[in-house]
Amino acid sequence: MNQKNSKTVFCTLTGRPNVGKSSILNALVGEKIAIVTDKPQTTRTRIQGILTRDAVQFVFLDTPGFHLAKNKLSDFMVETVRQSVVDTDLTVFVADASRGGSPDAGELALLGELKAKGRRCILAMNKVDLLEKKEDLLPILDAYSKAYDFESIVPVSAKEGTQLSVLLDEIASFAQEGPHYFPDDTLTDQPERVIMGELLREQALRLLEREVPHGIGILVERMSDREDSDIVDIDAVIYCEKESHKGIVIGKGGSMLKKISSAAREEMEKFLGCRVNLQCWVKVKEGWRNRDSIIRMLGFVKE
Ligand SMILES: Nc1nc2c(ncn2[C@@H]2O[C@H](COP(=O)(O)OP(=O)(O)OP(=O)(O)O)[C@@H](O)[C@H]2O)c(=O)[nH]1
Ligand SMILES: [Mg+2]
Repeated sequence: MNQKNSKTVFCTLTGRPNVGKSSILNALVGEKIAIVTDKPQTTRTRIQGILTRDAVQFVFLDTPGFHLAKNKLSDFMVETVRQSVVDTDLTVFVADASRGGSPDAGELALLGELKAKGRRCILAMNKVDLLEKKEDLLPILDAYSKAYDFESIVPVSAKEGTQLSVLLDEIASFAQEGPHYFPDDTLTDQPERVIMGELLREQALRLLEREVPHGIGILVERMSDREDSDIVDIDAVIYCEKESHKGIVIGKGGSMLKKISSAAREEMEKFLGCRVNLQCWVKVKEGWRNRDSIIRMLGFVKE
């Protein structure tokens, strides 16, 4: 890469839970590096995704959905959002077009914070594939543009890939001249071990119901290549908050744990491109989402 022409842009993806921030990150980077579920508060930490397109390197920060903190883990998540928006050149504010209408109280609060910090924002109005008629989009975009002086507004669908190249071009216009921060083939800053834990949590979120999945934390205790074959051994502990939750995670005769771990193993094999031997244990840590030591042990460390 010619150092003279190279450019980099740091960009934070932010917005309410479940609007599709992680889906947009994965679609932009072209690999699944952040987990996605239909439950809010899927993302817990800031996840860096990197895309290098010709001279421009994009460094995206995916963040947890902005919400009212209810415990110490949520405090950490909300603080991560606040920190991430000041660390970058640009914010992409993601909203969900299918919710219809105007920004809700949480969105207005977040936009208020962005305004106070004088942040430059692009609005990515996601999930346009769910709208019945194209015309339905106009009043929505109008309502959002009254709430913030966006640099630009791009309706997108992460699911169908619609208009993502337009979004990328908009983001690229904020790139600053300078050397790339990462080797051009880098996709993420997350270690493989962390991604494996996230893939397991994704399946737990997907398969479990009600309050159980949100109280789950994963620790990958071991990840090692076998010398004699193309198999990776992964040992993981699924922490939950109550003895009763442990029973639900394990299920009748171990059926739920089997379901979760075999679905996770498939995702792990897809990511690593080799066979995986996954062993999962379930342990209880009462109220861990309010316990600093356990929050730290599970990798939620303030920067
Ligand atoms: N129809 C449709 N669904 C989408 C689109 N983008 C995301 N979704 C779905 O919306 C849900 C939430 O997606 P995520 O990417 O996990 O949302 P998020 O904003 O990262 O959520 P948190 O991490 O919980 O804040 C998932 O079920 C996605 O499949 C889209 O463009 N169209
Ligand atoms: Mg997410």
